[in-house]
Amino acid sequence: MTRTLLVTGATSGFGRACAELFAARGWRLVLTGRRGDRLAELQRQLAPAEVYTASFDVRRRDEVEAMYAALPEGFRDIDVLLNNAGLALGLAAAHETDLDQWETMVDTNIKGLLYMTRRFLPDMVRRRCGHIVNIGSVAGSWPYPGGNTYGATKAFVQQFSRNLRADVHGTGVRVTNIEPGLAESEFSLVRFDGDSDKAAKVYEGTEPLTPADIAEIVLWTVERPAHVNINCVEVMPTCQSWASLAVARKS
Ligand code: NDP
Ligand code: 8X3
Repeated sequence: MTRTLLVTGATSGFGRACAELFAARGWRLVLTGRRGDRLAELQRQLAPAEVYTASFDVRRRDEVEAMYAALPEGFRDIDVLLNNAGLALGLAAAHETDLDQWETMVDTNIKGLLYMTRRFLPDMVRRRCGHIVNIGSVAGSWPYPGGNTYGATKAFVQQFSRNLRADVHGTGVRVTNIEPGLAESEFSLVRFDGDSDKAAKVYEGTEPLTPADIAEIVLWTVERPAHVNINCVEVMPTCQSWASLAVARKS
């Protein structure tokens, strides 16, 4: 039977790579994001895959509800919800940062993920099957300077994923949190407000993860047999590990 994947943030990076990989594996797709032109182009690219697109902002609860209500017959039973839409804004220290950026990260990475999960989870529990795959980050476990609110939103995603598992205990619904490290996408371009030189420097001299690497992990996670729940996957490129603890020395 054809299974259906809903991806938030399919217009770029991990979400787009997942759309491409799952389409090639014969999945039916609901692809979402704010940039409708990109969704339309992706739908054309993936033909003849069965694709429905919905352009909306995950921060808007009313838009999430409207998207759900408008899902056509055949795209209503979501087998896998990939909560991928998210962003980091800036890298300033907490005492210097822009509060609006913090609010946007909280609204997108936390509240958007909550709205989507709360909307689709009851159907999964009712059907006694389904899989919520959240995209967390190594930043949810490992602090770094300037990671402040971004890392904290991903720590929320990590703990929310664990708590979800506790709530759906015995229902057959699965929950996974995938926690990637350095990966090249539009992530840094967004973080640095479109400054492509600054964004390129993040990856300079490294061999980062690619969106295709993450898509392979998502696919592996959801294609495990129904009795296997991958709780979390933490993944970094080989060139990345933990920095040593910092010590401020007297000059
Ligand atoms: P990209 O910037 O390439 O993609 C982000 C996606 O999120 C876009 O499709 C964007 O679509 C969507 N998005 C952002 N805000 C909203 C919104 N308000 N409503 C709907 N969609 C939204 O980054 P990545 O692919 O790298 O990021 C995907 C996820 O992976 C994020 O949650 C990120 O935090 C996480 N991550 C990234 C890592 C990295 O190093 N790249 C590492 C670890 C985690 P649109 O703008 O069209 O709305
Ligand atoms: C993205 C990875 O290290 O830039 O979540 O926070 S990092």
